[in-house]
Amino acid sequence: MTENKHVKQWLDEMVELVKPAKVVWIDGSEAQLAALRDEALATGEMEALNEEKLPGCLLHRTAENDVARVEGRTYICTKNKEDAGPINNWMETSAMKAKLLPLYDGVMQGRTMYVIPYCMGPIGSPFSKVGIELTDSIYVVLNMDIMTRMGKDALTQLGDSNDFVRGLHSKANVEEENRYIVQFPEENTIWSINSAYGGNVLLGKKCFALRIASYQGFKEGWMAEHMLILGIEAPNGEVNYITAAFPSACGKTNLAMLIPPEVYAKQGYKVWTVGDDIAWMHIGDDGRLYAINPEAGFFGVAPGTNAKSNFNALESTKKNTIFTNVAHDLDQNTVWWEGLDKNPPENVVEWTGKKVNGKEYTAEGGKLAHPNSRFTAPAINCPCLSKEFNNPNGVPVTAMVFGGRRAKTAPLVYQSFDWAHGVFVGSAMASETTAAATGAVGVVRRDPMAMRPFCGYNMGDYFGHWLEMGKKLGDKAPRIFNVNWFRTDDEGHFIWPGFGDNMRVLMWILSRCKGEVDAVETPIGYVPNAEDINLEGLDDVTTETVRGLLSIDKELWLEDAAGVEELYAMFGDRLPEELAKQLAEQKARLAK
Ligand code: OXD
Ligand code: MN
Repeated sequence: MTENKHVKQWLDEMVELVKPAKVVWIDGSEAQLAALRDEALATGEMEALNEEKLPGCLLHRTAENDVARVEGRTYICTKNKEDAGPINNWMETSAMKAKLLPLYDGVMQGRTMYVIPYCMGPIGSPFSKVGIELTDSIYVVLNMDIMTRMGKDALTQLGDSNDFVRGLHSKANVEEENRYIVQFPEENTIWSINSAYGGNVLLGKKCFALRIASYQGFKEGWMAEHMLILGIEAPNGEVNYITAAFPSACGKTNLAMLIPPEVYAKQGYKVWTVGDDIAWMHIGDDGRLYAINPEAGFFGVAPGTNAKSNFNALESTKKNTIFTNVAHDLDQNTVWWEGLDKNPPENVVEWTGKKVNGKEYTAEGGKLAHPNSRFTAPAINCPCLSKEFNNPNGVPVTAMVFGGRRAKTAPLVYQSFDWAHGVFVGSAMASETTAAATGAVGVVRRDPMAMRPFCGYNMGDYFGHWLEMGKKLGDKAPRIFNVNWFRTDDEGHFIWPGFGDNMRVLMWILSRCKGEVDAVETPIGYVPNAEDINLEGLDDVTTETVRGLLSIDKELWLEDAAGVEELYAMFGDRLPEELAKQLAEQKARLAK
């Protein structure tokens, strides 16, 4: 399907290694995809859902040992350990290859190898990049079709260039003890083996668009970030774009697709989604920062998604969507998950494949859907998809937002003093862990820029790259903010209503960017005057409540600074001096 000699040579090498029975190029045609769907249905890899209620939708279950990203088995392999940094698992490039080659040797014997050319970013965009994923999984092909621009167009985008990411995936025998998700950023290469779960095997997403791309951005002068991109359209038609980084499962998809509360809707405000997970950002000809979403779909967490929490996401899943590890309602031939509604189906197969009575089962505290069960939905299904979604130049970024789950420390919102302080704020991000990655849930961990599991190089250098980008952007740099939707009262209840009402906070952010509103200078940054958060139409939240949400406990912040200090200590001399200075200054302001 291509004359590109670099592609052909690499493909020959990989075929010789994994020895597939057959090699099939994925051209992206509907006929080919339909045949693959039929094959997956025939083997039971996928189940077709109710054609009337969920047209074109499929259900898939992964192995019980393979339900989330596996950070412990995810590696950044470089020649020198310092280049992967202290946060990433590291092994020297050739040592890792020596370890993995025997696992790959002949692993596709008797199987078909699918060759998936795909483009991250709009076809024709100078900021898009091409990858080729080799896989023995039809599930991967069908998901990549939704998540990327897959097929012939991607090869056209590549032309005869050697600049493509070489991805090799085999589900092998889905053995946990031999599962590896390995990035070789210095070689534009990803090897993934013994998993068949999305984040580990849809190589365009976390492996390429964040881990490899963050390194490419460092080398080439752009940024690949774990950020949603949304646009707020004012009644006069002006749209301002905001990017936001939150750790996995902190509501990025919900914020990206939020529905304006009545107070704004009635004035004619609208919110548009450009992306829900990843932003690639370049400095444009006018000196501003522009963002594209490299993906073409949403790989969202299903539990908790409902018509109220995220109407637009739910709508996005109503056709041509792949559901993974949700529950199967046998009476309707539809899907169900915790938080969809309050009526678990009776006649149901839970995510592991076991048939149960849903009503009795959930009453006993059982979960029908895995907490990290997912939908893979085409972005074009999204009712609020931005018309700039395919704009090859991306959208200009007015504000960047960091955030996480902090029960007590961080206020509802604050603004950094300037870009360098904003980089400090991002580097100091922390959150309670969730179910998106395996491991303990509910533990506070530091997650700089929400990139801890996704930064493909030394995070000290990554901080330095952020600071450099700020220097290049100068006064055209987006303003940087931090939000926390998750502050709780003494009983552990969330105080802020969240969801669509988060727009009230975004509106304050935009007012600050335009210089329309004053703020209070505190040791950690600029905090709103409580009266400036619009509460019209909110019954349970008063200006007093907001004052509480904006309060800053200096003791807690000094404790937090100790956590940042510990993090920073890991980077040794790879920590930019500027950040050490920012931390010292923040501590001094807090101690005053
Ligand atoms: C995701 C994640 O799947 O961050 O987006 O884990
Ligand atoms: Mn994510």
